[in-house]
Amino acid sequence: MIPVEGFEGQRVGVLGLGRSGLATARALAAGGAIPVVWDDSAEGRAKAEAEGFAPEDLRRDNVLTTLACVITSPGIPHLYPAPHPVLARAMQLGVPVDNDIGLFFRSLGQSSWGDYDVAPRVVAVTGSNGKSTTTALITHILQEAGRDAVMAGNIGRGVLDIDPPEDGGIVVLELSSYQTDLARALTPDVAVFTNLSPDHMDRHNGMGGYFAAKRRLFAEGGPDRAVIGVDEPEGVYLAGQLSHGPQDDRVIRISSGQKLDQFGWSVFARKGFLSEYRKGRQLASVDLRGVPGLPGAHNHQNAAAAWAACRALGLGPRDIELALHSFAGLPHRSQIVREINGVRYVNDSKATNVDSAVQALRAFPKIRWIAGGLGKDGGVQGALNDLGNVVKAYLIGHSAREFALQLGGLEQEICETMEQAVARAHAEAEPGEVVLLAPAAASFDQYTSFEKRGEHFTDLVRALPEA
Ligand code: UMA
Repeated sequence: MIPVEGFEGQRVGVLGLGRSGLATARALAAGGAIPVVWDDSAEGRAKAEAEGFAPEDLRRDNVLTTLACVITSPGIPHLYPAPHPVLARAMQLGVPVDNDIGLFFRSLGQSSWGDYDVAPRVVAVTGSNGKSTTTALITHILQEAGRDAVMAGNIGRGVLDIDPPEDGGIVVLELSSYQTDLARALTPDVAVFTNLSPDHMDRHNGMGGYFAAKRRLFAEGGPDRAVIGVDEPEGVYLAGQLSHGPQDDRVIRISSGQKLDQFGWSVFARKGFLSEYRKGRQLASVDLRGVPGLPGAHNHQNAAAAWAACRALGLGPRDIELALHSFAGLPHRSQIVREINGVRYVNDSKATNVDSAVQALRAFPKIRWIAGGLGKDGGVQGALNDLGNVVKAYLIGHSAREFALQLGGLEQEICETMEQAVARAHAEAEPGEVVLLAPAAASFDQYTSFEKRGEHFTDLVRALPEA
């Protein structure tokens, strides 16, 4: 873990005791502070007690006023739709509110900076889609190139949970808008903005607040290099604001679909090829179409973002290209599970809404599509223009009948369960086809999470006979 510095002997509140909260409490204790922990759920408090932390009720003024600051968890609202009562009161009393990201940037290497020959560097990735894949891909490329790289943050591991980096080490952070909105220190060396589409509108009071939260990483962080997706107006604005002119190569513009050859530095993916341009010269052209772990235009954008970040860290094009080919992808996101007799089985259980399912439907030819679950508003209506690659749909779960009606003339079968759907698709699939789980629905009618649903699919596919 990274011991938190700067609070030796002081009481520091920790609100929320999930992954980020517990890691924070441990890191505060390791740095000599006194963590004062609280969680609204008895279960959360019990987990902390099991680790030897004694919860104190942070809702009480006589506790709050003893604190040097309150560290909150990303899932707890700090402003919209309404601040959590503990945070509202802390702010009224003038007690500073921060999060683990702020503590991380304040603590990383501060006291030991002089011991490093090459100081550690931090890459921070934010944006609406592709953050996790981009973060994992950057980490993979760095590791394949022999660098000491570790990833943390929104990807599932509290940032204070990782070990302090070695000499020349690189920390790759996935940061959500919840995290960038609040952190009191944000100083990455390289910052990445993948793209922007509406999400978490309640927590940011709309699109303006959402963009402002992400923009903080660049405006307040002042990274040496900024990798910016310019396929939305917000990205164009941000890239323009951060650079002195089109040739300023502190900003690397990236795109999925646009040719960007007029800037100081750019990386873009078009028609399956990734290109890098610097000062008008093309430095690299890579065929992404055969890269197994990165299928589809959305993954090609992730590849462009990761390429740009790794180039900014000094890696050569050959090393990056080699590593792209060995990237296995993340579980439940376009994850190729197995190939049997020329049929690929792909787990995209993370496609819990129709927009993400459509990305997967565009990424593969000849699809046997397993869909359904707990459908969202509109069902699969949003996919009706993207069914050209679908040979047949196998519908499961609560929404099976609703989806069947919406899909109309498309060849389809109501299977109810995953077992049935996998067995039927396996029996009918022909070489060259893809059996794709991309449910376009939440999992909660049959599973406790999209991960459990994806694991079930994966287990069933792994158990299929070879011939
Ligand atoms: N809690 C309260 N009071 C409340 C609400 C919650 O006490 O009013 C307590 C809960 O009882 C629970 C704890 O807070 O014990 C949970 O905190 P949390 O929701 O912040 O969850 P963590 O386990 O700490 O996980 C967080 C991130 N969660 C969220 O942002 C919702 C994880 O991102 C992240 O991986 C982890 O920190 C480590 O950094 C997950 C996520 O869903 C993957 N992120 C969102 C997304 O990707 O869309 C932003």
